[in-house]
Amino acid sequence: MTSAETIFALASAAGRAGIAVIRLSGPHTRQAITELGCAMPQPRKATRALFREPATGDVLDDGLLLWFPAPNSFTGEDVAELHVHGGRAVVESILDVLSNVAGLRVAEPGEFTRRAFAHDKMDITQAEALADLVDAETRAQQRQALRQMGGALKEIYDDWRHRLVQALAHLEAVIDFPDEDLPPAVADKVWGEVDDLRDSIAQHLDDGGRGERIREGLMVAIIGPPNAGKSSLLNLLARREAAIVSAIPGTTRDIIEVHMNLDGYAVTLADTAGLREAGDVIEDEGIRRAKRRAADADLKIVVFDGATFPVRDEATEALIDDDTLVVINKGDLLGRPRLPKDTQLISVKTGEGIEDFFATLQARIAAKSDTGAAMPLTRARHRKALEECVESLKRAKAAHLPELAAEDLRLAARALGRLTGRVDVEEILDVVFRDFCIGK
Ligand SMILES: Nc1nc2c(ncn2[C@@H]2O[C@H](COP(=O)(O)OP(=O)(O)OP(=O)(O)O)[C@@H](O)[C@H]2O)c(=O)[nH]1
Ligand SMILES: [Mg+2]
Repeated sequence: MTSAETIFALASAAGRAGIAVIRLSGPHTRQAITELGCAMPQPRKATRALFREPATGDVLDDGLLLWFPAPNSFTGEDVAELHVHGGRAVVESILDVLSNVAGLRVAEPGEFTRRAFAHDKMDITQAEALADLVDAETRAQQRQALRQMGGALKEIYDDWRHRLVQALAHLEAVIDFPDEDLPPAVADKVWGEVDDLRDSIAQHLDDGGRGERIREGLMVAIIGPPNAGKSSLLNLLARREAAIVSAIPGTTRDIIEVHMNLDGYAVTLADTAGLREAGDVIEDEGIRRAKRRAADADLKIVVFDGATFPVRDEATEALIDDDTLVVINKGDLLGRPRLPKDTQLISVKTGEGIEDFFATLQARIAAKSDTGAAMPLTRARHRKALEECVESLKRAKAAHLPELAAEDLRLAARALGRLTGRVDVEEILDVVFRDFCIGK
């Protein structure tokens, strides 16, 4: 499949820069290069070129030209890259020439990648990973996107789908040739495979959302009684005065969010209203939001007020669970108190205990995000499709008629196909079916 239209776009960011890259893809690429007054360079070799205005022959820039003839290119079509100087006038003048070449038009967002997908250069999970890589702000996001772009998810999903389609083909054979001498073990084999698949997918789903967390960022909520120093701690971690700090209890009412890169992981840190019986409608709403955020958070930092130590309010106490770091702030007001287990003493004011606390926080975030050797699920779209697949497999197992079971297996395979962009179940079925040994 080749597009009739040739697309072009500025591939590097807009604005003044040392170098800008203009990319073209499609059948008129060669012609566009010629129109710019350049000889066709050797494929895949950076070649110095003068880009010229076709009408006057005026030189627009002195740059580099790269030529990737189809099918060995990013999109699978003829592709060229023009590396020009990143000045506004240079870029605009060259884009202007290109827009006047017959058969060329400006690319739509994502269109190069879409063409790469259409020419089987990548599947949807790889295209998604490419977008993630461009958006990556932390090392963890970068690593994950690169793995996925390399096909780590594609391989898993393709393998599952292949096995499922094969099981389906075997089941179809049992249905279509009931009188043939099919080995009786065929049906057992089908259900054994379905069970295996269901287990593998369930295991992949049960990853605690690590991959999604890396991609979207970990939610950390700071909660505790009023005046404990929650906003002071947020400001310290954010290294800026993001939230108002005051000696008046009930200062923070809304949720204050700070996005940060903590030791290579994306984190959204939220400061919340102090928990108490406020009686003020606005503060009450703030407290409701604080509790909701605590429930949604991947990790909580509970801050108690050292000024009232060892008193701990019930509302805050009730929120402590395994995903909570407990600190007592204002350590400067205390001597050397006997601390409850798993509690850290800090002072935002003097910096006491902050380094240790920071190390604990980093370790907890890393542990929550560590995906280990297995490639994790990275987006809600994948999770949804895989859940659908598991449901269909369960239904297939429970079906009373093989015909109904086959229909459910087909739905399961389709759910997997949607993940990678392969929906040609029937086609593969034909192939597998043809190879199936039925003696006919
Ligand atoms: N002595 C001492 N005072 C502190 C420390 N940290 C914060 N404070 C003070 O405690 C008061 C309350 O601090 P905030 O950060 O506004 O407390 P908060 O928990 O956000 O309070 P609310 O928004 O009302 O819930 C301010 O006057 C801070 O300067 C500390 O480590 N030691
Ligand atoms: Mg506050």
